[in-house]
Amino acid sequence: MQIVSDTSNLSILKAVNPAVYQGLENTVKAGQFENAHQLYLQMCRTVKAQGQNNSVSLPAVADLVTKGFCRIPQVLDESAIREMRGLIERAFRGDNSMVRKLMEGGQKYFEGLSESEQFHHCVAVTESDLPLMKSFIVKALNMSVVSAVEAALQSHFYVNHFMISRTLPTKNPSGSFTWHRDTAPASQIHIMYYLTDSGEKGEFGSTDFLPLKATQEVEAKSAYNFRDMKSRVLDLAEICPDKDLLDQIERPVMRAGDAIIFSAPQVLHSGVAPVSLQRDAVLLVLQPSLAPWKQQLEQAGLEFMMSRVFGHFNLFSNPADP
Ligand SMILES: O=C(O)CCC(=O)C(=O)O
Ligand SMILES: [Fe+2]
Repeated sequence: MQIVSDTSNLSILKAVNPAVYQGLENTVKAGQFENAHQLYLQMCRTVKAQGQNNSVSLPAVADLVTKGFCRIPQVLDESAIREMRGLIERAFRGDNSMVRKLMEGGQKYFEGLSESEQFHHCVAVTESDLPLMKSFIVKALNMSVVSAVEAALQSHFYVNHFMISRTLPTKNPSGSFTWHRDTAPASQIHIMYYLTDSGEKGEFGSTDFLPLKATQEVEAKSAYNFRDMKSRVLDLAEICPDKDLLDQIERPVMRAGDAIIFSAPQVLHSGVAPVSLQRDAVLLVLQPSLAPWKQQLEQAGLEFMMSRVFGHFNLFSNPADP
């Protein structure tokens, strides 16, 4: 089957399967967004399965499926790293409005966070940065990354939004620097590109992960409520005494240019702020799509991502018309 050369998900859905389209519309109208996202993922899988099968079996792919995260080394070359770090440096040198705390998104899930927390900075991009971002995305989604994501989702995907950040040392980490799963549709995939080394022990900032199965066991034992920012913990031992489970926590050693792909809504994870220096990173947030990412990027551009840079609430969105 040919993918209709129109990136409007709605018209593709209508053309491919009017009945499923109607079902999706009904679930959205009824406010059953989780069902809508599930239905939509099924639809994307059907479209992908009908296309050519270009999945590659890399060890990383198996990790993403079974553990919920995988590291892909050396995705970005020196020049891509330099360009993105240049953008961050410019933002930090410029006036304050260019650098904003992630938590200033004004969303209710960020309520309760201390205003004095100034350690995690999200860089606001301007229209003039978009060509640079586009060329970054094209480099960042190399063949290894794309086949890992497509194999995990069994579907095409598109870049829903991105976040560029610099994290400084802090004694009081909060937000995504405490243990959580992201409050997002189950199919959402995050890719974090480190622009700085993490150090062998993560001393320059890193990310901790509890593999999928251990995540499920910890939550079954503790009923951990990571959605409430005030209840989030820095150390999982506070909510789970089972040492065998906690021994499974992994802190991937990241080199500048490496990517870590993870199922953010499914696997417990926590950013780890640097002890010294700083951590620079770019996050791409992906969602299933009926058309390949490149087609979406060429046809839809990046302008629509601008409004999402400080956190986009996909959980309450219509997946076919986000
Ligand atoms: O900053 C980090 O290392 C964690 C990021 C995170 O929580 C996410 O992307 O969902
Ligand atoms: Fe997260």
